[in-house]
Amino acid sequence: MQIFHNPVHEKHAGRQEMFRGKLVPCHETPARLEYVLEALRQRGIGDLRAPSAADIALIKRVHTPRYVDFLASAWQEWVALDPANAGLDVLPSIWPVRGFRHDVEPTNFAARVGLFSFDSGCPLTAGTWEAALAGAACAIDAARAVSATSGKHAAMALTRPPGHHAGPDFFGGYCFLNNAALAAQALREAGAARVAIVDVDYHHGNGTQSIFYERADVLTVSVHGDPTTEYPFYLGYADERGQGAGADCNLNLPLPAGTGFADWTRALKQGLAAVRAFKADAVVVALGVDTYEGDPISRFKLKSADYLQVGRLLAGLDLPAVFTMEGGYAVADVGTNVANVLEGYAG
Ligand code: OKP
Ligand code: ZN
Repeated sequence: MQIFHNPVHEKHAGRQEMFRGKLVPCHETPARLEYVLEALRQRGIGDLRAPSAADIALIKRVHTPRYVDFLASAWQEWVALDPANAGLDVLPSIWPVRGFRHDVEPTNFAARVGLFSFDSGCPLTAGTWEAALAGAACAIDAARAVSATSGKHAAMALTRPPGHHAGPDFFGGYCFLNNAALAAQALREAGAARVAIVDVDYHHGNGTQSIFYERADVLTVSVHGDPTTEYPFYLGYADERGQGAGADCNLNLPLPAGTGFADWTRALKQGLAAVRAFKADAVVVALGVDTYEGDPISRFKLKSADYLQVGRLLAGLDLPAVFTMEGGYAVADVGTNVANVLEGYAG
């Protein structure tokens, strides 16, 4: 399996996120990816390669051009406000909720940050754009690596920051550019008529859902913690089925906090049945391993050995596949769990 790993991921290193009235250390750390690389090296899994230059035009067909331009210049604008800002991270502090206008773009920097974000747990740092852009390149390259194939053949975008919470024009949930959506778009443009995205991260892939909600060519499936109690709370319910041309092209499978592998597997199998019924030509797996029992911010109960079976179930689709790296915060176990998925997938 070709594994495109982000060689500059560590340039995105948020200091703190807002949690219950306090700034606390970020869960989404560079070490996460280093553990995965180490596990893959130790077990001899995958053929590691660096990505080529990112296709910005493709990125702007998934995200709005003005959002992409905002991300590219945000850090410079932040430091221009005050040179001392170079030692801090950008955190949003104001958002245009119901009743506010979304068709204006204030020149005030904080106002623009709020226009393009949805939570205060997602710091934008000096190297965020560089890291996110190289990650996007990994996703696009992985898609192009499998696009000329049929049947089981896979590539991975091994990157951070993750992507599945990033929407058409917003960041949040540690995500800036939606790598899974970019991989799906790249697969489409390389000739796959129908693409399915299967999101197995603990958290609902709200960004991915929103990007494709009115499209019939990309099926989005997400198995996740019930948003009644779990982040991102305001999306991810079972009655969200897609809209317009995209009607019935979105499937949410929320499960209660505390769910173990047996019930989780039943939901995944239901999601995979929908992918088969959709007659997808390729699949993107948004691979979060924060479903793990030891995850510090999530509440499913999967064990490390279960991830071998997750890989086997995904392989059963018998489709060209692109894996993107999403969540997983039990840092020391993330490598084992990701490697287990890939090993189970390879069979
Ligand atoms: C990103 B991904 C916990 C706050 C939760 C957001 C979680 C984002 C998860 N103290 N903040 O889906 O793994
Ligand atoms: Zn997650």
